[in-house]
Amino acid sequence: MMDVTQRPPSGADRGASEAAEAFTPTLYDVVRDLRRDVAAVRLPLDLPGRGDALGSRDRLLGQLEQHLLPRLKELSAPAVVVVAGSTGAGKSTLYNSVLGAEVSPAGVLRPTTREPVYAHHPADADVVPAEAPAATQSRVVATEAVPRGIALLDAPDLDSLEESNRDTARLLLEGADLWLFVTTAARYGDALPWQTLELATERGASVAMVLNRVPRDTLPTIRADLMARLREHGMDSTPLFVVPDLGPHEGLLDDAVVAPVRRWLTLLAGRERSRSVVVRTLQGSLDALPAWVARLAEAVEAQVAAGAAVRATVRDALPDVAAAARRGILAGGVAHGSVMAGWAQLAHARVDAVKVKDGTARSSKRAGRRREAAIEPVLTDLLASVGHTWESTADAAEAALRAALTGDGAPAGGPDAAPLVEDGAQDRPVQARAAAAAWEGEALGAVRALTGGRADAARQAYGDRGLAALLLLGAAGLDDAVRASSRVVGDEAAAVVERLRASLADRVAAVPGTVATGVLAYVDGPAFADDAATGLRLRRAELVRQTRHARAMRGGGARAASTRPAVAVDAHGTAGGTTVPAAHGTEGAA
Ligand SMILES: Nc1nc2c(ncn2[C@@H]2O[C@H](COP(=O)(O)OP(=O)(O)OP(=O)(O)O)[C@@H](O)[C@H]2O)c(=O)[nH]1
Ligand SMILES: [Mg+2]
Repeated sequence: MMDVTQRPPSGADRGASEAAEAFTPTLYDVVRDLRRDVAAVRLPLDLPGRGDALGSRDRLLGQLEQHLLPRLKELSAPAVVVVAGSTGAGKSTLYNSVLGAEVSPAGVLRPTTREPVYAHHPADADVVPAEAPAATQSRVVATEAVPRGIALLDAPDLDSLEESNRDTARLLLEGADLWLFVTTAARYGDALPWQTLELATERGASVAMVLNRVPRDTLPTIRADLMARLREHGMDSTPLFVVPDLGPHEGLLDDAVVAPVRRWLTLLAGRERSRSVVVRTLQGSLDALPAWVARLAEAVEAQVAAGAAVRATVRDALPDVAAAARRGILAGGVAHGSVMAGWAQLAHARVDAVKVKDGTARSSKRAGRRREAAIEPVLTDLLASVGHTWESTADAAEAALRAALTGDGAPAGGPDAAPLVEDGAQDRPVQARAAAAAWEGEALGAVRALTGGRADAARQAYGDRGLAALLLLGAAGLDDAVRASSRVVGDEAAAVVERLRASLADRVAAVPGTVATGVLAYVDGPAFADDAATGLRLRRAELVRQTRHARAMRGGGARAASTRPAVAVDAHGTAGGTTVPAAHGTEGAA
């Protein structure tokens, strides 16, 4: 299949309304999109009526997939208009001119067209019956020059010396909804046109005739003669297009010359499109859809609302846990038990009794290393305690979230979301250790940032890790450790300790948020997006619009058929006096 680059439309007849019509979705488009939206519906939270809604969704999907879409696809298949006639009549030239592009090669060799061309609107690609001979025998081309609802076929000639050409042309005509018969001023008297028209009448197929290459001076005479003949054959209602001979030329005919044919095809397309919705058997099914879709949309909206409530519940539960965790840190909660005992031992061993002269520590490197090694186990205990605090905060957050989601006053759908607070629980010990290590790293960074002779002496007296440990122990709440560090560092120590304490409080206060990530990610999923039901709502509105339109068309269809507008015109735009029949015959009966 290929796209044909379109020549810009030039005739005033190809106005904006025509372009707009080409992009109005058809009923098939709407139902196809609806199927996609319905299939995408998820109702994750176990809200009241969810089981029913899911059952309803499955039945709706079945109805759309098994019944409506196949029927609509069939009914929306483009009406096949075959351009047929004798070789050299100018079929391909006319065809290309109507499409505004050289889609089917025309030429001087007789016959030229051997491979039929099947052109349809790109938006109809889904409904082209790929297995029908019209498509299988042809090169299939998508082009916006063809109105939606129509497939325009350029056929090989009907009177060729080539038997295969004649066979193909006949096969195409068998499957055609409309025969656009092209003959010339020189050939319309032959037997072929009249035989073909009789064949069409016999089959009840609709026919329109193009009298091509008519010399301008004889145009009125020839048209009158042809119309007399049509009357003789009882075919005076056949639409007739008279195209004047433009003399020897290459390429496309003047746009104005083919405009009436094009306009008439558009008219026909509109009728074909409404044909697809006049079928009563579908009307009942279609009428049931809007309410069905609305109920499903309500179920989706209930999920969205419940998701928002879960989100709010989680957000509301977090601050209390975070605040409690922060209070615990500021109250010295991590410096308990073995940390205190360890520090007491260090104090007893006078590890903190560094000689200080004029505010500067006096200690050898060796003594410093010894102190560092002595403090190390207490630091290890402290960091383990930080890790435990991190994890117990996570446990508290988990418990609080679970209670908020399942206890009294829990939102609908909360119990479904509650298990998600355990999401990532297996990673927490690692995260806890990482948080403690990061906090330690911060202290080491602070120690290394201390400059000046006094700071160098302090770092020598305890080693960097030892001094960092003093600051961390101070931040954890051991005032003696703050004093010990201040002795060697000065006032700056207290400031660093404060910073480290605040940072630890922040790290632990952030834990509840981490625990809530799983639940929050869940309720941020597409099933809970604000616009989760928008697609269904839009589809529903479009369905109502289309079926209302279809009903109106059905009501007006009979009238339209009886007031058949005259469209048979020649290139000068003057009415030819003949009338257009119900080109497809079906909707008159509907
Ligand atoms: N003078 C003149 N020549 C035309 C006109 N329309 C088509 N031709 C020429 O007639 C020749 C045959 O045109 P085609 O469009 O290939 O005819 P066709 O009916 O498709 O022929 P087959 O494919 O063989 O069945 C080409 O050389 C065209 O240029 C016309 O209105 N006036
Ligand atoms: Mg041809």
